[in-house]
Amino acid sequence: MSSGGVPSAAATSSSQCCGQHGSRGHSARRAPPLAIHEQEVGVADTLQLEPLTEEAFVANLQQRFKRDLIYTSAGDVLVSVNPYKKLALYSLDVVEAYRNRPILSHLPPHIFALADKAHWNLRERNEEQCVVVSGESGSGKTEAARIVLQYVTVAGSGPSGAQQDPALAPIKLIRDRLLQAGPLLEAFGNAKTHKNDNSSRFGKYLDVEFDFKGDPVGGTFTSYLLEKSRVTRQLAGERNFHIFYQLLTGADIQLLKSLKLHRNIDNYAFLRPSRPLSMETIDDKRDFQVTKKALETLGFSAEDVVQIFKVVASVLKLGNIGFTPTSNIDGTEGCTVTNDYELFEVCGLLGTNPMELTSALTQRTILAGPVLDSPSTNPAPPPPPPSCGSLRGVKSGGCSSSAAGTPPSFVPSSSMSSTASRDVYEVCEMLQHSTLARLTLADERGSTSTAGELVVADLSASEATASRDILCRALYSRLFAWLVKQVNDATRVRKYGKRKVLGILDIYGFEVFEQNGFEQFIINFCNEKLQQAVADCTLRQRQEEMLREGIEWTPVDFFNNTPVCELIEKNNHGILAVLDEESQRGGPGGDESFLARLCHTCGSSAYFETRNCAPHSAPSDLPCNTSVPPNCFRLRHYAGTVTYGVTGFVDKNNDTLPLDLSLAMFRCEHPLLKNLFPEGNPKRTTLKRAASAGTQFKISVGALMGNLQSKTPHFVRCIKPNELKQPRIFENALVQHQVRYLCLVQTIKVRKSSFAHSESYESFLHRYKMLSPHTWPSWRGSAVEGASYLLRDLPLSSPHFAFGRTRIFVRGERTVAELEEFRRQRLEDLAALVQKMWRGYR
Ligand code: AOV
Ligand code: MG
Repeated sequence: MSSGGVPSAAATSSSQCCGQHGSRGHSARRAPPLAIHEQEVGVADTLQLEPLTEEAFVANLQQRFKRDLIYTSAGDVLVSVNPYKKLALYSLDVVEAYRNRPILSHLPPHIFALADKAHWNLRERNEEQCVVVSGESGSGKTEAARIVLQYVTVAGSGPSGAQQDPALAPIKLIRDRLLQAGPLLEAFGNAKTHKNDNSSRFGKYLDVEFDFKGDPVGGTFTSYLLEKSRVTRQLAGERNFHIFYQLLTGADIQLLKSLKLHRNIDNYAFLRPSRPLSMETIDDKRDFQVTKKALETLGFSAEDVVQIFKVVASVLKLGNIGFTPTSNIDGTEGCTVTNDYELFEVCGLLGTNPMELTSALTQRTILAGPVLDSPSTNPAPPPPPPSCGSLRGVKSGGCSSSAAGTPPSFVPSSSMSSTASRDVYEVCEMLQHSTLARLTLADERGSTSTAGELVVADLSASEATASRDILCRALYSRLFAWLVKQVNDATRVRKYGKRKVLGILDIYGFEVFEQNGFEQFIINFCNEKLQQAVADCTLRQRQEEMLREGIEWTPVDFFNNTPVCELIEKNNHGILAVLDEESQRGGPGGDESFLARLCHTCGSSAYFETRNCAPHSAPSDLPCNTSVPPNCFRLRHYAGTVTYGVTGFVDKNNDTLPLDLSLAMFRCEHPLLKNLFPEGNPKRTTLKRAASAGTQFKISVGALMGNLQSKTPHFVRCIKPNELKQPRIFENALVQHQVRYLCLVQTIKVRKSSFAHSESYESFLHRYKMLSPHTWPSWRGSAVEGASYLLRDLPLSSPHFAFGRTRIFVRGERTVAELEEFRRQRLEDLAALVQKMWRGYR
């Protein structure tokens, strides 16, 4: 969101980007604007840095940073140091200066140059591209991704092509929608953390689709696991998601009234931890207008917008609902809602009745006995009930938990009292037979089982509070997922024809807080995978290719984080697999048992530590490793060591929503809720357990990495210059740490002793054959011979090339650019010749 300390640099240039006319092609280019003229400060392309040491590299970054030169080349990678202030680097003039000059320009390193190269490759080489932005939390990834998107959406027809030409209006619409999706998703998915005032709390990958001219025709966003726990709990000094504050401060009084909200943030329990925050870096009131504008641009109707805000308001108000403990006749604990009026208002917003919502919040219905599944699928284990409340009537009558190893379904004993039967009846009445419908359906299908019985558990006040929080997190995260879906509908490609894709990845950055939980574990795992992919591409694959092709080569060592990735994701033995096992087992003490299992399974890894951990030994035999706190495990990630508290891991991984809550939400009159809670539909017969949150994440990150590997990548490595989020401060040690773990010096070393470009002989010949009379118009010999004839006929010296077994290697970017320039000139000459002949013929 443009709510960071410095108004979004890219956002401020966006209006300019769309507002002026730009010309295309080499002849019409203007001189680069003064703002991007490189002063002689440090070394812009660190391939030239001598000596190439970590210290020299950091000193060079610092020297440039002091003069606001935040971009530096490190081989194929662009390094970007967060300036924490607005710089005049993204104006239309600068766009024009970089546009369509892929390689031969003498312009200084810039994110536009990287974006232009990706866009040029897409158009000219017809290859799918991706821009991968990485770096730790607050290093500038989201800004960088936004700048790339702004650039590539105007790189085709030019910044204002669509405004001038009515035929290009659809492109303008798509461009606006793609650009507006960012602020919208950030309003709902970003929050202030200790690391960043606009921290992305979800991962985002956007595939932008282009037509043959290089204009955008649509795009698809994929979001990765929103940190939904933030809805109900934040660390002191952090905030909830921006939209809550935006709505309270930015909505007009009518809207607030219709949403039953008050402006005062103190009125809302879910926002109170953030109360003492200074608001100087965030302008919620202004940002609310930006969010509303984004909703409008993306085609949300006024009615949709109201419904969205009703869900947001309901979450806030639900957070205020308290529960008072009560005693049941049988001595067990129940509870009642403390503040009926708040509940009443929530019901008004969601379109339900207070009795129904109260029951859903304060009771838990458990289907006892065999599980019903859709007839075509195999029976699956029932979802384990979240911490089960006291089973009214059953507790006294007795209930037994199912066998160890399966989720506990509480089976009423034969002595179940008539109270329980009455409860079953009451619940079915209350749920308007929705559950009975399921039972009846099963009977009609000739199920051999009696399909169990319904048992109702009263929840204690603290259990009801937990249940309320589960509901709030579900409401919010499902609303977010729905918004992403709507955005994708609005940006879907409607034009047929050949299309090419350029992906832009902006995930949550690596983060370490004083206390780290499941969320940090997931975020850091994602970063670990991304680091693996980047190292694979810039370090490992390159070196392996040289060896394979028989090119002379001095190997460069680098930290390979594959063992850490495997420690987390390995099937059956990785941390996520152990967590899944524990999540399926259910029952009390899950987190502690998870830790004990981890100790047993992962204890031998050099990257893993717990208080009592060593491989294959009983914890009691071991000396206590007091550096790790109890109930924690520690991982040595590529970017630093992180200690994770296990509390909440199992519940968060299970991520189950009690049936009562989904049924109640599905039955609300609010038009979005049927979409958000489809499993609450009584006609759905499956209770099949969804994959755990961890496993789903692992699968989606795996797919993402596969997707990135199928494209030509361009890497932006973002660096955070200080922890204070302040301009002009460059903390040497902090930067050096990042330079080290991002393997930047190794990347340059590999690049220095290797080649800028390699290509199969066939494709090389195909692209450049018009440059030699030996190979043009056709060549009948082998591709490698053709390539060597071709090079002999070009004014390029041979040390710039190397011949591998199957591929040709080109030493520097400059040589690649020169080849391209020769090709362009030759094509122009050929076109002129054809024209001349055509005129002569007529
Ligand atoms: P992040 O995406 O890497 O963190 P952001 O892109 O949100 O970091 O950047 C943090 C803040 O730094 C922004 O809100 C801006 O104030 C400032 N900033 C970053 N890049 C620039 C730039 N090029 N010009 C001016 N200011 C900039 V996280 O999402 O926390 O991993 O999960
Ligand atoms: Mg971000």
